[in-house]
Amino acid sequence: MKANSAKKNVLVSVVMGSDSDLPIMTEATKVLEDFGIDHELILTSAHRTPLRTTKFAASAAGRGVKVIIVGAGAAAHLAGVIASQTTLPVIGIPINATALNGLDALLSTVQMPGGIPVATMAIGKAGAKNAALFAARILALEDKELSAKLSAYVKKMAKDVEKKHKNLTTS
Ligand code: RP5
Repeated sequence: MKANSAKKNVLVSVVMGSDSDLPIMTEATKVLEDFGIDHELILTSAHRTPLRTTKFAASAAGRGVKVIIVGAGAAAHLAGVIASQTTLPVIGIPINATALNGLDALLSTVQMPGGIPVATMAIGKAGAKNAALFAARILALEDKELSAKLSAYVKKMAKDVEKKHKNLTTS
């Protein structure tokens, strides 16, 4: 998908601190595409472009965005800074971008002070995938069709495990 900033009529903003985060964040956009959820990709940094980040955070709700997914690595302040400037639900993904393998980003993202929540997912690809599924679950509260798609997704996952179980062989 071609990235575009501040699209109209999107439900989910997928934000990242650097283009180097894209291979991880693609796990989130793939899920959103599979569920047919309108989304946009935004590149902005808490440290390198603080004013751009503020502009994005302050205008997201007014544009109709319902959930913001944020991935950042290193001293990952992006999700918290965005959450401090909106009342939309913010889902954070710690990216493994440094020698600390994401532990730095995990702690920076999850350890928010009381009053400013960031729903923090796992480090890396699983976190990005779950961020999109969590956003879908939030949106499904008011969307029966999406809720049915989520139920079908969970059932298929269970069936796949059963299939894999049957295919297990012992040597
Ligand atoms: C963070 O620093 C970004 O989210 C990225 O994960 C990390 C490294 O960024 P680059 O130096 O690769 O642009 O702000």
